[in-house]
Amino acid sequence: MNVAEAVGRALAACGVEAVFGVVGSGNFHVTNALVAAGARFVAARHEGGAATMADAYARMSGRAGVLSVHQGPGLTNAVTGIAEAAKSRTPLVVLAGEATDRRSNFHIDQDALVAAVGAVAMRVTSGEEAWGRAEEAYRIAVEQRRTVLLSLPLDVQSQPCPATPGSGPATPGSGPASRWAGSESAAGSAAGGAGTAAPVAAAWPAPDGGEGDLPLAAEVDALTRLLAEASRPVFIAGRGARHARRELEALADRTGALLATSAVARGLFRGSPWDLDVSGGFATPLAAELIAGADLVVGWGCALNMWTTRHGSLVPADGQVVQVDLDPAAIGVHVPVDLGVTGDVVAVATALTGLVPAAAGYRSAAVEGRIRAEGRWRAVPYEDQGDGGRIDPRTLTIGLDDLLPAERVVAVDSGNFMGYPSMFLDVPDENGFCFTQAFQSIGLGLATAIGAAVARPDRLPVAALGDGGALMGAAELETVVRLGLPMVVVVYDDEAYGAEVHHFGPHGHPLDTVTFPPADLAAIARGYGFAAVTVTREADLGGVAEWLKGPRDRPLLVHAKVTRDRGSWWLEEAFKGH
Ligand SMILES: Cc1ncc(C[n+]2csc(CCOP(=O)(O)OP(=O)(O)O)c2C)c(N)n1
Ligand SMILES: [Mg+2]
Repeated sequence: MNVAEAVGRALAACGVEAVFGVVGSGNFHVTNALVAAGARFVAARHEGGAATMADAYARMSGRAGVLSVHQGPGLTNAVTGIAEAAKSRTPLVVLAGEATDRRSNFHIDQDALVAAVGAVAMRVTSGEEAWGRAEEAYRIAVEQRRTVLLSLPLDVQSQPCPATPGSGPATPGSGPASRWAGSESAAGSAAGGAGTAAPVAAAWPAPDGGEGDLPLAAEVDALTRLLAEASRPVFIAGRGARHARRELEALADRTGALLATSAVARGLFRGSPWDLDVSGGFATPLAAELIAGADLVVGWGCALNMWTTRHGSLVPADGQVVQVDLDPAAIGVHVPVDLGVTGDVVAVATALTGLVPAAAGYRSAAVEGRIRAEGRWRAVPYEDQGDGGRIDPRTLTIGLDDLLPAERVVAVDSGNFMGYPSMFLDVPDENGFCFTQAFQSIGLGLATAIGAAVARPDRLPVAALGDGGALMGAAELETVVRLGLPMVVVVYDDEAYGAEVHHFGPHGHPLDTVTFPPADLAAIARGYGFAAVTVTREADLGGVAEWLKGPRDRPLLVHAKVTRDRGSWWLEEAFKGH
């Protein structure tokens, strides 16, 4: 057995079920070894797509993602997706060949490249350490929620190594956990954390919550007091709480808290009568009113960043703000907090439920009635801007929400359009919404939907893209067709980089660099093997209804020519962050 084969086998033995990538000579053998050991390989057409597919797969499946790329340009192509994953604390193992000979065209400093975007760099340097190093990379990814590059130098890959694990560096603990619970503490700590080949200590938290995840008694006492005193508590759950619906709902029921999420945890409380949906730029007017009116906001595994708090306007000015997070470095990074509690959300919420007195809190028949009547964007009146030649994106999205089955997984790209699907397309739960926006890159939306679709074959995947992001990621249209995914791709086409148009247009700047002639996106999609409909008015959605009737043997692209006179309201918020 050689090193490449051992690394593939070791990762498969860790529980890896799916690998995304683009195969070249430098990752051919390791990828085939994973496949031979039972993993599914999903070939992308561009490494940028592959990285985001692996990221989205990890987010929606709760399993570690694995990406396999060629040395040098295979890795540089993947860097945007790697940055998104690292900032999001997605457990992701990136396998890359490595040309260590400086005379090779493929040579670059791979460690420096990924360290610059917050990933951990490791490599296999001998046959003896192949098994252990692969398992170590997997462990760091899963247990520290990091994105890890495991470089496989070409000359090392072919070296012989033991046919079974057991030699080489010690592999602490029992077997690595195959599932993980994410945390949203990303941005700050990933940037400041170990960005280089950190030596692996045996001191990672136990997969099912070791002592390191338990909160301090004093912090729990302080939060117990704040909850007991609060009359209008609101919980905002983030990525680090996506595994904790039951415990958070139990505590909210006891304390009378209303429930909201950040965008990345959207859907977590679906079905609860106290669910306000997303807090922040995408919040309904009612949610914004109720959150701003809270006297206690508790962020659970939630960074409480400028998006989730609308630049701080949704945290109560004269109330209390608390943050509960696994990572003490994440507390207070974005907004000042009155109390930080370090610990796992499940552990903290469970401890508190046994301590706090029962109270009605923010919950009343009147509030419940208002949430029922006004709690969703589609209940908010608007004046339709459609003119027959272009459809109002709200009308488009509400129409799609009515047509598409409820069991769906929605992925959203970046741009002016992004709020429409994020606000008007309902999702069944937290695994029905995949939001790869920590790096705010355009062009990742389609690949996000593919990774989510692989993770959730039971759900209809929906990719919501702008025309700019759709064309940037278009190579993966072929992947959707080849994989036979029953996907609906919706393109909000304004023939422009609308975000830039609405940012700079009002100031009288020339816009030629950010506007484009019409492109027949439906024809482009058909060329890839999609079915396609062009939508300029509501009646055209009949084409979507027809496709939904079946047999759905090819994916559908909805080319929606959307009204474009105005920028969106959440975009105005976003520009405050530039
Ligand atoms: C990789 C990358 N390049 C450029 C940008 C800057 N940018 C942000 S939104 C946007 C326009 C996106 O256009 P489109 O996908 O059509 O969506 P729209 O804004 O028109 O709704 C651009 C270019 C970015 N965020 N990421
Ligand atoms: Mg556009």
